[in-house]
Amino acid sequence: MTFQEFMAKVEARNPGEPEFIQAVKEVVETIWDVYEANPRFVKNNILERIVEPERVIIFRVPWMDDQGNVHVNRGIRVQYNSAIGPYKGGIRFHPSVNVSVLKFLGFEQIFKNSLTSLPMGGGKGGSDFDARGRSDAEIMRFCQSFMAELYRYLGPDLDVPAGDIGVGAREVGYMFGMYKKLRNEFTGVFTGKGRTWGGSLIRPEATGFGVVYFTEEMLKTRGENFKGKRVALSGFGNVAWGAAQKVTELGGKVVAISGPDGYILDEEGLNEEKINYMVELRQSNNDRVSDYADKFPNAKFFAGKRPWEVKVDVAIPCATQNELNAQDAQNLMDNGCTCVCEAANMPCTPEAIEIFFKHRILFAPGKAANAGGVATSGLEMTQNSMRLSWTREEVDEKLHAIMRNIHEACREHGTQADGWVNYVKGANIAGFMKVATAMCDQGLV
Ligand code: NDP
Ligand code: 2IT
Repeated sequence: MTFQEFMAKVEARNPGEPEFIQAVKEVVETIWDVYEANPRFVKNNILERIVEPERVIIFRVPWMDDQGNVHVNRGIRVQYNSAIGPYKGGIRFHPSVNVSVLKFLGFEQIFKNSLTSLPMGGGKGGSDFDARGRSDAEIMRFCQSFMAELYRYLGPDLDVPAGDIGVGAREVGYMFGMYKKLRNEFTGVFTGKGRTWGGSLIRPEATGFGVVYFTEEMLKTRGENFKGKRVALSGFGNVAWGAAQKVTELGGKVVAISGPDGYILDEEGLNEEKINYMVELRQSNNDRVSDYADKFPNAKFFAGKRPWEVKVDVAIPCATQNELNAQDAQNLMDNGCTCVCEAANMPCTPEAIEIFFKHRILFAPGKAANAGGVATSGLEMTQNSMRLSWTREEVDEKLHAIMRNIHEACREHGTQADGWVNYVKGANIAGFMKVATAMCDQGLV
């Protein structure tokens, strides 16, 4: 079978799932040669098996708002691949959630988790619930209803969810509480838990920290570092917050952040006070970044625009899939940007990535660069199993080492004849080899 024939088959079997097809294409394209060169993989038909989720659970989530109206959302959990460990991956609450989005995220998660070198399989879940404007009590009732069904399919050695877009410490708390009540046991079934009840130190900021550690490694390959670099971030959620903190700590200047309403240009750069204000904005359920410009008058707000038109050295998309397109990529290149690191999952469109490749810049895919989040989840699972908790420094050191290892694996498998590193190829091959080998070893299951 050729690559084109393989993709035609995947498309025919998964109609109306563009995000999923996009993610599969990106992975399979880059591992095709390695796959074909390995007769054991081909004989076991690993590629056709790996693109098919082991299980997709879809369920009704009924809940009542504060006025007594009944609403129905859809809950989904994709248990994608358990070859190297229990299913592991976040839960996303956002109106754009559907099977295609969760299958793309679950598929990416398989290779990301493999890259961490920790024993975690791939999964993802979520709901099309829109938390915007909802009260705390409504969010709690929704989380409880969601878990009243999902709990049957979870377990500390079976499937361990965590947060993602729209799911932070509060939602994890409500879901974990319901799980504990229904199962009548306290186990490490979620990660991203509160610090006083089994959560790991650093987990909230781990994704952003990991992204910046990874970027630092990429910059080092060109003899550079963050000092004095201008950086643009998108989103002002959990991941953007961790990234903003670490970039600032390493001497970089975050000059742009964004929200669904537009972006903020702050030529002075973020500092601790401004980063804390960014968190406050999010916690007040506010989806407007424009308030930042009211609070800090030297900052300018650009309504309805994306931050990729700002002149920066480093761009770190931290919001959502396909948020950076070919035009944005061209703007970044025209402005001399030399490094783009994906903090969100699949934030750059294939056309944007093609432009980055053409310019031979440093470009890292999300599955490598943002793996620090799930890696620290893996460390949380380990601490829960041992009934111990490590210090902030211990967790941070382990996270840092994992990010360096992932960078090394990408270089090992992605260095091209001209010396330039194709991190997409490197990450996909490194992540795939381990899972594919495990699937072969375990027979036809
Ligand atoms: P948050 O919910 O904390 O923040 C997400 C940010 O992106 C918000 O500013 C949100 O604004 C914005 N956003 C979400 N959807 C859209 C959309 N369709 N269009 C425009 N803006 C949007 O999520 P996280 O920070 O946790 O996640 C951000 C990204 O990082 C996601 O791609 C996630 O998959 C990825 N990631 C997260 C990890 C984690 O540990 N949390 C780990 C690895 C990757 P609003 O809410 O107003 O829509
Ligand atoms: O996309 C991701 O890697 C996450 N949302 C984190 C998953 C996890 O289980 O910590």
